[in-house]
Amino acid sequence: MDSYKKMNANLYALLQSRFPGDRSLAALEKASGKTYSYATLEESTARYTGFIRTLGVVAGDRIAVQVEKSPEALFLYLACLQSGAVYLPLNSAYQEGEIDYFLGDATPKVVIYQPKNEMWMGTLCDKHGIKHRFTLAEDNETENEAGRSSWHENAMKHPPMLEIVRRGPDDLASILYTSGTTGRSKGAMITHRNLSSNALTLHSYWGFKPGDVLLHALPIFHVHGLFVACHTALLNGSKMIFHSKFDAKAAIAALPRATVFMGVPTMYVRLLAEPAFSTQTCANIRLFVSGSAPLLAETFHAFLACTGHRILERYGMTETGMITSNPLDGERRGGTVGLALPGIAVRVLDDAGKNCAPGEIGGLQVKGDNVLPGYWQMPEKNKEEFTADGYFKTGDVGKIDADDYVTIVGRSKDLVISGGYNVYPKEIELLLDEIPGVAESAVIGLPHPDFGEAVAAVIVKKPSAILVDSDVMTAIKGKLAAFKLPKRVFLVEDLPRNAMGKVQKNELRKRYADTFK
Ligand code: MCA
Ligand code: AMP
Repeated sequence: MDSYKKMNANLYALLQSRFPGDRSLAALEKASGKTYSYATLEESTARYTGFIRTLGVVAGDRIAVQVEKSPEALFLYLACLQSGAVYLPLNSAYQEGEIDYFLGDATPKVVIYQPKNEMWMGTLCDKHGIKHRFTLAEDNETENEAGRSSWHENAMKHPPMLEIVRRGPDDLASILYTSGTTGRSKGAMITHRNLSSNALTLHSYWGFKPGDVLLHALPIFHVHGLFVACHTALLNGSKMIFHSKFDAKAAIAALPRATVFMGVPTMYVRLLAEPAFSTQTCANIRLFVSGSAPLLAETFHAFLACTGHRILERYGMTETGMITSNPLDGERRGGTVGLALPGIAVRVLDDAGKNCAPGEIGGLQVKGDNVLPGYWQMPEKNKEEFTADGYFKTGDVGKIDADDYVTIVGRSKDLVISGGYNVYPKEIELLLDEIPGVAESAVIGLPHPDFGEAVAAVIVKKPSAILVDSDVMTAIKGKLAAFKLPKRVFLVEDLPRNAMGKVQKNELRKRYADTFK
């Protein structure tokens, strides 16, 4: 057998090979000050892995996880990797209807959920025939409301499993659901190769070095917090100061002990709004990274003026991991997303499918080891989203300048990004249109000083209907994650349409542009 065949491509094998030799060093530190060493992280992961195996989970089986952020949630992710299971993280804000779809589509063998969702999660697990269901148990919680013992309590009784289940580079490590323009979510299949290649590239491109400490205040159910942030820190054997959610004051208190921070633009806006935030706060930091949504040039410059730091903006997608990044040492150009990362090809094509000249605007496409092999059980989507020569169509519109800097200027997909979370208008429009009295609706994103964009709904009511905006909100509350709910509802006589009858959302965005200013 040649050496390639002998290699285990499981991402956990790579991460573990980079843990510090001295396992007593801290891997995680909670906001409370409680720390978890690399020995604890490794042992808990190994015990969780042992427990996963006793449940009869075999490589390729899905494990769905909807929990709040905690060290145990990270151990669970790592155990899924180690055991060869496919990790299916779900935003903790998702509601019953949203989760119902994911469980039905991904057919996980195990579900781990939040105690507050006990009632409906039980019903959904019954509906989808999922036998193994647990709450995770963070810190003091050992039992869920029904009196069953928690995942953590059960798993920690198991002897640690040392074996890392053998996985090939193209085997699945994770499925991440991203909504689609039709309103139906698609499961992006992410392989061990996708994750390993991107993690190694970012670790080196962003110059991680001994002694780095990451302030981690992002959620860990999406690419940014889970893959980009955790993988780079773990590959470096670094400590993560692990805040369960972003709080500007808590971040300011922790920043002096960190060297790297990663955030969405809203977090930078909120830091700048704090009077206590200053050059002093950032004296120990060597790198601020921003992504998931456009960083306004004004935020970039205000941050530079306040702290002397040029935020490094990078660009990526769930389907591709990170695609471009401003350089660590070269010019970090505000308003751009930097250069294609090493080993990743990025191109811009016009509507006719021809390569654009430098500076010309078109559709961005990407190819490389970072790009997903396709969507879970949606072969037709794979055909639509990839070109014949293997490039993935991002749905982002941009340009590449003569010196290779990439700028995103818009999106061809109908998508709102609010505080770094994606909201697909179609998903909300479908629910709005079901409300009695609603004739039709259009959901748009409007400029918002805190969230970058905020969701708004424009609604045409049926001629005789009596409807006020609070009726609309009441009708959809609880059916969608709260961050997707419109922050404003406009009731109108009709929607602007073009000659083809298509709703002109641009017109609506212009009309209501000042709503949140
Ligand atoms: C919370 N709320 C929001 C948002 N977050 N509304 C709109 N947009 C949001 N992003 C609402 C809640 O539903 C709630 O509403 C109220 O605000 C307060 O909730 P809370 O949890 O206290 O919110 P927060 O602490 O203010 O959260 C803001 C946040 C958070 C810290 C910016 O949204 C966040 O962590 N965003 C990061 C998202 C992220 O990690 N994206 C990466 C995706 P109510 O009061 O009505 O209940 S990965 C990705 O995009 C790609 C791959 C990439 O390039 O990284
Ligand atoms: P998601 O589906 O959550 O992975 O979101 C991916 C989308 O976020 C991309 O297709 C872009 O539209 C957007 N995005 C991520 N990073 C940036 C950035 N730095 N600037 C502009 N848009 C970004």
